[in-house]
Amino acid sequence: MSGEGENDASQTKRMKYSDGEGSRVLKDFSVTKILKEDSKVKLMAIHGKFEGANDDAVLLLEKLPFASKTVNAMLTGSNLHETLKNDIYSTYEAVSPPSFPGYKTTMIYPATEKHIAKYSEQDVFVVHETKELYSMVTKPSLEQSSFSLQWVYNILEKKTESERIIHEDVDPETGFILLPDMKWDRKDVNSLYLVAIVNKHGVKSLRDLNKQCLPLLKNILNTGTKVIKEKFNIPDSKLRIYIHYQPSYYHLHVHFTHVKFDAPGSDVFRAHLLSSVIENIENNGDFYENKTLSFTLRENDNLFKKYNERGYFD
Ligand code: G7M
Repeated sequence: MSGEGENDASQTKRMKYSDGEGSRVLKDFSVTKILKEDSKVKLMAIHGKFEGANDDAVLLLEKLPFASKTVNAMLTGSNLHETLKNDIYSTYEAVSPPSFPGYKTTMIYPATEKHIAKYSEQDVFVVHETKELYSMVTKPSLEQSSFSLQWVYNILEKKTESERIIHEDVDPETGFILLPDMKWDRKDVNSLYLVAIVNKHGVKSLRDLNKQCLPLLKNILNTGTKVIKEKFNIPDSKLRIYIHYQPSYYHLHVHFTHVKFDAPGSDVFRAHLLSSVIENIENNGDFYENKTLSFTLRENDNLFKKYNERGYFD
């Protein structure tokens, strides 16, 4: 796999640009290109560079949801500028006090071409991947080029994010680590987003799941929901528990999101409910080996290029 190679120098630089002194760090950032603007989910993806750095960076800016605990203090400290008044209706632009965080920032540094492509605005195409297309096009393509799994191994080896672990089951076959997804601000439980990363290596995606994986999948479903109830008081009736196909990272992991949160990638082209996955395999052990799986690809995806070269979209 080509992946995103890491070396000591890039790790040192990453430390430098993520040392917690956000304001100073972003002062040194200059925008190369706005990759994506999404006013619905209030997100902007920016490609840029830090002063004096050779490598590119991708910054994701997201507006944070309001918090019911602090909304009163926020309102009383805000300045309002009227933008419209009509009878009993008026609108304002509000400037909240500096102590209230305006947005969440995710930084990818050094960012590869694949990262820049991933966060760019792109045309989207639907693929119906048969068993044959998987083995002829998808599988060779992802073996050749997919995102590095270094961050996954860092979590499994407790090199990073160990203080965030919510639950760990050390069994090498059926165990996993449950921890907050990078997308969650870890404050608002209505937008809870956890990810369960399996200990076992080599299970790349939904396509690889079969009867042997049932104990692992059931353990993630049962233990994950139990732990979330205990730690966050969220019952399983409020959880969306699913696997992405195609995933971004080909080491099996399961998403746990709050149903109120319209999580990116929870649509029919990407999310497969874990409970349905288990049932399908129980009914037919080879279900995912044979099933035609539909997903979307974006024009800069390497996989899109492979399908396009074969004339799939003609
Ligand atoms: O699409 P896919 O199923 O591969 O989703 C991977 C999930 O992993 C996404 O929801 C990401 O937000 C999450 N994620 C990606 N990275 C690089 C990290 C990370 O470094 N830490 C954590 N906690 N989550 C991540």
